[in-house]
Amino acid sequence: MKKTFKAWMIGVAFAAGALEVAAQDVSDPKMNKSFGGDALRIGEATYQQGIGTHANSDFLFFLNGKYKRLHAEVGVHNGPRGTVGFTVYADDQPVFESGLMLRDHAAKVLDLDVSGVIDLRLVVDDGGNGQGGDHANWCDVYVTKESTAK
Ligand SMILES: [Ca+2]
Repeated sequence: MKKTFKAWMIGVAFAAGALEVAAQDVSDPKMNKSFGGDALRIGEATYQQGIGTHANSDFLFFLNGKYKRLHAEVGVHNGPRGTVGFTVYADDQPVFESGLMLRDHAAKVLDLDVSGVIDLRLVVDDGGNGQGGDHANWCDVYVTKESTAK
């Protein structure tokens, strides 16, 4: 079952009986909007759900082993000329690394096995060239308790 980010965030934070922690260098993460407040866009695609963030950022979710799959579509917001990298850590092990992404890149799709994972971190770095214009989107991001994300 697909969950909205809000349901996902609340579900993770409360069903797991744990906190969700977000750190971001510039301002605050935006829910279902880009960092700049417009619709989430990656390449030519527009998304209703997701997190609009700005490098560098680090979101920690306590899954406590209760979820099986993580789905997300990631990329630079189609707006400012950002250059970022996305990394997913499962219990401090990197399980997804996007490599350097630019504004005109299509989204990269994650569909990861997070069975047994306690701590899930969604990290955006500045691509090694500073954080100017680094608006980054985690779109259609959710976890499920089913073994397939779709
Ligand atoms: Ca950058």
